[in-house]
Amino acid sequence: SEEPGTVPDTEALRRRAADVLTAARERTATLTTCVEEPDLTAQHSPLMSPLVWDLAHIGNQEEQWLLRAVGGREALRPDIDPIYDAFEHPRAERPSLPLLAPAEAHGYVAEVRGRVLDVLESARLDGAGDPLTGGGFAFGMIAQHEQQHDETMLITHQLRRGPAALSAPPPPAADAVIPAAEVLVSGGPFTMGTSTEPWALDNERPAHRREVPAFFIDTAPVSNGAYAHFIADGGYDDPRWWTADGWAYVREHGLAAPLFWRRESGEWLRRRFGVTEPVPAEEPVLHVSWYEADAYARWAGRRLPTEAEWEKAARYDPGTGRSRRYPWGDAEPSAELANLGQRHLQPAAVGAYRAGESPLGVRQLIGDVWEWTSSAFLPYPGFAAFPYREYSEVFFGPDHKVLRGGSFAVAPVVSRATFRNWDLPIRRQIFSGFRTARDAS
Ligand code: AVJ
Ligand code: FE
Repeated sequence: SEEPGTVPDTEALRRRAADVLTAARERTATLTTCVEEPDLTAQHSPLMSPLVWDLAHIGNQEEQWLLRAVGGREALRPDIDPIYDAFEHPRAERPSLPLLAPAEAHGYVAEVRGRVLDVLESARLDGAGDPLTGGGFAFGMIAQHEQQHDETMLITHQLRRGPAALSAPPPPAADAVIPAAEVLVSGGPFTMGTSTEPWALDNERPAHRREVPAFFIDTAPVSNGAYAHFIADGGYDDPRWWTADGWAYVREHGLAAPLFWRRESGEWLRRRFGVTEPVPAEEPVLHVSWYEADAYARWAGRRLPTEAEWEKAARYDPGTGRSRRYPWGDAEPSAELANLGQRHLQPAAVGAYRAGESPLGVRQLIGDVWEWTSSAFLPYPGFAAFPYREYSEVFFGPDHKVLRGGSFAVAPVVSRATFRNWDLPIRRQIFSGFRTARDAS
């Protein structure tokens, strides 16, 4: 087989489902209790929901999928479904909705969770039932949903003005052995996507063979120091580096540096979770739009990797011809392998996490920063929406660009080399960076 397979037993699955739900809830609790009530109900940016909306939305999705659909239980709060339907109300509108107050929202998510753990005790997870519960999928999906909103809430915390509410130890330093700047990935087919990863979401499926011509790819994400050279070289003032849309956007909005950067007395400073500090040159650049990533790459005489190139660099094992679950192999992420799970509140210096490198010697593919690719978000051949069209299908098309690999704010349960994220090319409040590539011919 071209892909790893796993057949865990039902009781182990039940424990794992409970564990990932609990881990998600601990993180949600941190993000929604570290500030006072006014900061939970305020809208800190028109791009984001009030934190208290995310909180009750997490509970409402869990109620709809695990309590009602999987458990067949009576609805707890069907009256609030429309308020927490992300498609009915764009983010900018959400503060004006009759939202549950913080105490009510906390009570609601706790009540849902209590009932869901009861459902989990007797749920059939052996796959003989339906595909929603087989392998514990629905429980994994909802844990991933909560963790994705936890990352969203962390973005809201980064946008919030005022003193720091969160803290974390610094990430590990770069390894003493720094790899070559780029590696050659030889041409040929590889297995992209997955048909065996039990909790993979619909857009990661199915596994399929993809032909990828030979290319070179950076062994690490582009650093702040490298990006500062682009700025100093007049990168933001030179239309040669930008797509027409990108150029129009940076001109109209007067962009001249990554979001949260500020120039003072000849030095770049940045605001990071309420603290202003010098921009560390060795850290991967963060909070850049696709337009900026694409322009930097052109300035550097390079280009962004395609999504297929990124995944081949991350998964392909030339020794066996197989695609791995992660760059380092099939084992779950650990603190030595990748910067994930909000364990640190920033990416690690480029060249860190040597233990997590791919067989081709590419580092920091998983964790640290989301990496923009040149590709639009499109379905794989044989795609089937599951379990709801609004997760992926309605976003397919040329408007959204794919991001890969996950940031320091991504939880392990949402992290794998097949995972696909997407956003508009103007977005940069997300924890986005990039690496570059070039043709080998
Ligand atoms: C996959 C991160 C783009 O946050 O909009 C959360 C994830 N989908 N609730 C998003 C998601 C439904 C989604 N992204
Ligand atoms: Fe959601």
